[in-house]
Amino acid sequence: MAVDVLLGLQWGDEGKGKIVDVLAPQYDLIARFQGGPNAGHTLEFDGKKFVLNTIPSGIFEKHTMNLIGNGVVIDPIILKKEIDKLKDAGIDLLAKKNLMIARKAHLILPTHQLLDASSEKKMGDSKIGSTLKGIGPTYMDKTGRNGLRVGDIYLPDFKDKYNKLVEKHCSILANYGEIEDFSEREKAFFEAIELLKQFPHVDSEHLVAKYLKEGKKVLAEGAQGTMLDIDFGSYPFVTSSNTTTAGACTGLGIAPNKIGDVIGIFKAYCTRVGGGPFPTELDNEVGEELRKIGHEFGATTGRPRRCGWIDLPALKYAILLNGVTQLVMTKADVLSGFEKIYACTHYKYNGETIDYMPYDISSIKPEPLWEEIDGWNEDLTGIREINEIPEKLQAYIDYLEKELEVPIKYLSVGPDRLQTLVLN
Ligand code: 2SA
Ligand code: GDP
Ligand code: MG
Repeated sequence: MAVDVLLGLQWGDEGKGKIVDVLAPQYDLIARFQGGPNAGHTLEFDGKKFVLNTIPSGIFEKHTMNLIGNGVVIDPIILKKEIDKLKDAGIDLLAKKNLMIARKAHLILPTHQLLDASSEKKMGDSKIGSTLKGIGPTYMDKTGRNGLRVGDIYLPDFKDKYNKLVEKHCSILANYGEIEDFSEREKAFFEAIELLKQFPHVDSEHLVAKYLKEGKKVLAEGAQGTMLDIDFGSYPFVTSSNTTTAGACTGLGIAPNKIGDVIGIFKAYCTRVGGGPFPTELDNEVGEELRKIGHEFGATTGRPRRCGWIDLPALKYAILLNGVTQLVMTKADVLSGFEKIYACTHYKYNGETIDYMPYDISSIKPEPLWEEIDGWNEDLTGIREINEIPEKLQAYIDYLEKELEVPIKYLSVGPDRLQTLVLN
């Protein structure tokens, strides 16, 4: 047995939450491998809508176990809110016993959030556009070997370790200027730690290995998207973790030869939220139209997402980096009614025509070269069978499969679980 990986191929928000929920019945374990509560994974079914930040998107499937892996950074306060909200909706995770947490996952402290905010403030116009959840500073403490991990909450000197780290943060914050009072958040942090203690804490590497050994199926769930990867994304406008398949190996403790299918998700167009380069961005009425029809607003922060046409050089790069074996195209329904749609096939860059992602797209902007494609007028949201797919949409699918050289296995035509078609 091998672990399948599901991840975003663009700048995030491709619909990962929805597709994990759709695929969850086929898996015994769904494991988040990176990121933290910066993520917003939306699921819709039976007229209900849920947004998950830290909890894996398999949580609604009856027989599936869920794991928050060691590569994730956890804000206990936000996790408690997620758990409480689900309980209010009738889903009691403690009673269902379907959530486990890696003891090697790092903790986001209230002061990590303050550091995030101060750093962004200091950067002014060149800020990253962080979700301000403390992600960057927490991963900095992890790689700086100062971090606190879930397993540490049982140590007799946990509070001392916490105080020591907070002291370090406060000295940095003092350099930035005034330190905001965080006593309330600190109180909430320690209350939430008590709830955290009630969930099973495991070593992801051993748990995943056990599942595989028993012939069970495991799906690793990514957050954000490939173009936000700390190593390969549009640096420095990225998040602070590896969002690519390699991140699933380190974020769960899986050997590379134990990776099975890599399911790459992309939107029929493209969005980005936060700062940084976005070659195919439409900073005009067409972009606004996409935002309006696609309800393109941050699932965590509510920020308007920037919208543009599909970017094939970026997608090809993402497929290469991740070893994608199956594609999922979402939000095709949003393009219904556009008479013509466009795909960026190449960039004009530094006087040359190229079809790959160059090193620096921040200071030298690639100019997209477009392929014009006929749109389809039909509403797709009621389609449930592949023979109902409009001819022109089928031509778009065929075109993309030829360009990307990977089959599109699933087509999503709406936010609901049922609005999903299996193509191949
Ligand atoms: P951070 O918070 O420090 O990791 O931000 C760094 C960059 O990564 C981007 N980022 C995201 N991009 C898309 N979706 C994300 N999740 C939310 C959503 C975002 C929201 O589902 O809509 O609600 O605004 C996400 N998380 C981080 C971020 O915008 C920065 O560009
Ligand atoms: P994720 O972070 O990749 O899980 O994606 P988000 O939940 O942040 O954003 C995707 C948004 O698109 C959510 O509001 C989903 O409910 C919605 N969505 C997912 N698939 C489709 C689709 O095929 N069509 C439409 N119209 N909406 C979709
Ligand atoms: Mg999202």
